[in-house]
Amino acid sequence: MADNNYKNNKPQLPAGGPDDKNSKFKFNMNWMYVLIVIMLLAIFFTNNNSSTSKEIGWTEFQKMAKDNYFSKMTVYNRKNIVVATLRQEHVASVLKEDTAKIKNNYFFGQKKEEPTVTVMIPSADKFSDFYDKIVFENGVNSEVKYDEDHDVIWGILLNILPFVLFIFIWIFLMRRMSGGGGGGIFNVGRARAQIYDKSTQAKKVTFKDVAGLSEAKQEVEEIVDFLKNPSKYTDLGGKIPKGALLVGPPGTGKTLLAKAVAGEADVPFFSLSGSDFVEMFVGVGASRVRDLFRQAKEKAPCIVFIDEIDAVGRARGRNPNMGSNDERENTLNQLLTEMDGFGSNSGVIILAATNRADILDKALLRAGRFDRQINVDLPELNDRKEIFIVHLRNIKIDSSVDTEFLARQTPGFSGADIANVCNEAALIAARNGKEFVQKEDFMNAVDRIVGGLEKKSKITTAEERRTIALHEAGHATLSWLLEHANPLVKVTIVPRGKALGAAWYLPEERQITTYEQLQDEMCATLGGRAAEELFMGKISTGASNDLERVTKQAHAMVVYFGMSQKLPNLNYYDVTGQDWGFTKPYSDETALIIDEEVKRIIGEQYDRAKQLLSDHSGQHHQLTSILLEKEVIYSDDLEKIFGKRRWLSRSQEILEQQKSGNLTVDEPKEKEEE
Ligand code: NHX
Ligand code: ZN
Repeated sequence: MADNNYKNNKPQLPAGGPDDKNSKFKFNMNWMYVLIVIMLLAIFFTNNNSSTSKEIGWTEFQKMAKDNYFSKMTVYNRKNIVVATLRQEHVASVLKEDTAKIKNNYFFGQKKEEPTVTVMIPSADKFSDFYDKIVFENGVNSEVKYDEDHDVIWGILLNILPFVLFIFIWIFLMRRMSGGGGGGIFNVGRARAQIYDKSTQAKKVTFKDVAGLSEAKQEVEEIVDFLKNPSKYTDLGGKIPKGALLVGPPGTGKTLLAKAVAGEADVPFFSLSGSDFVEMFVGVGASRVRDLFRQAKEKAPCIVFIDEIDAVGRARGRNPNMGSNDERENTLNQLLTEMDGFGSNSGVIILAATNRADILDKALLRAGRFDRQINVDLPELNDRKEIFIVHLRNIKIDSSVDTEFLARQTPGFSGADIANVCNEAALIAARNGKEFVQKEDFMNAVDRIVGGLEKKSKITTAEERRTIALHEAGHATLSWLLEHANPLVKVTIVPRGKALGAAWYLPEERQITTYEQLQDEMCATLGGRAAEELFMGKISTGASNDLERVTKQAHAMVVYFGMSQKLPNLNYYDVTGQDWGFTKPYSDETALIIDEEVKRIIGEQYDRAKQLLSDHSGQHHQLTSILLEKEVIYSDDLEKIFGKRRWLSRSQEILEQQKSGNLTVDEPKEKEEE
């Protein structure tokens, strides 16, 4: 990712900052206190009307003690009482209860309470005199213990200990359940935004760190100005916009751009993803939205960045009782309300990122909410060059590396892809024990990222290798012969990733594509299968990927581009087609025609491919044998077989234009001179 460097090395605070921790704690503890008090009361009441103890008088006690009724006597000095434990054989007669009940008086196998009698004694001295006397006269052998009163408290403690333990385990489990940083199940409604501000931001991201994206940067600079000096705008009666939507494909640096806005404006930056609002509990999403805006208003002026807003912002279903997602819609409604709710000058600006603006709910996009849409496109040639320069700052390269060349070799790459190429090139160079990263390492890195890992160890028979070579030579021949096909870079029969062989092109970065260009591309893609059929006499499953691409392309031509003869100028694009395809914006009859037209377009191109190949079969065979021998061939080898290609590729054309300083587009000229 283009913003890789800025993601990792940052300390992360849980939502709300350190001062919020106390309130969270209290909330938890209040419940705890209530629980503990209830339990203590319960224990108190159950313990006191226990029936295995009885109070008796001093005289009666003396009588029993003399007859050696007691196994144990505990003297409580302060209260002047003695608790005496009855011997088993006397329990029934003294306590006058059925023995069954006494026998049941066990708690988890441990005796909860012994059958005792309690007696008020005149004084501890009197008792000990009496005891000495009966030991001497009657041979009593009770065990006597002198004890302080905390015995009772200890008993209660022992009783509640299991409960306390249980409660603590329960709390522990609850904490664990709600997952690490989140804290307590009671905090489920809190927004889990990461906040970057002066204290947490180790390295501030500024516009200097954002390469390319010049138009987007310009628009976003205005937002920085709103945050820096809002009065300039409000004094004239203007309203500060509430939000901006960053729209663009993945990896183009939307997050980075948002961070740069925060860095430039020097304000706190809340970052969260649209999916952070979604939880399995109902109502949580809405409450998180509320919490997010509360936190943001406390820190205003600040920026809130919601990544992947389509997770909540998808258009609400039209049919309320079918396929609608109530929880998500509630969250979205809350978001809409909050964006309306805060005054425009409260200093909170919402930035949201998505890669599809068209599926968002229209209510999100109306004025007063996400007022502006900022397009963050894939980088073009010059942007890619800038991005390469940024990422090559930390990489040791030698003079063979030319950023201009690298930029030209990576059409369609996003900023994130380019970062990946640079990293991969460094790794490849290191693996080969080089001191500097060289051009070829970058080329290998590009191949690796586009095509996957090279698999030299794959075992193939001679027959299979011939099929592969024929197939790839078919692609190569056609793309050389067809004017509008993508320019070929190399052809290989070395397996890589999922593919057994490949023809590598440099895709043209066209702004618009004509019907002829689409036809030529499809014809070249079908060249593999056509060559198999023509020269092997049998076809293979290997072309599946080619066929998939061609079929998608033909379908798009019919359904979206209005390019077919039977359904001209019609576009059946429908965002609601998202709803699992229950509704199609055309009739069943049209569906049949679409299928027919797709079939016809592909059939025509396949026949054209076969025709062209059989016209040039000599050259095709030549190419096949070179391919089988060398395994990889480059465009220069093709030039030797076919002669110079008669057409300039688009990128060559632009290059020539820039050289001559003439930027007007003219007819593609035939190249005759060197
Ligand atoms: C298989 N692979 O799956 C074997 C290993 C016809 C000489 N049994 O068209 O390699 O058959 O021009 C992305 C890229 C599937 C996704 C390539 C998914 C290839 C590739 C099937 C060459 N080159 N086919 C080609 C090929 C195959 C496949 C892919 C993909 C072959 C053909 C794969
Ligand atoms: Zn193919």
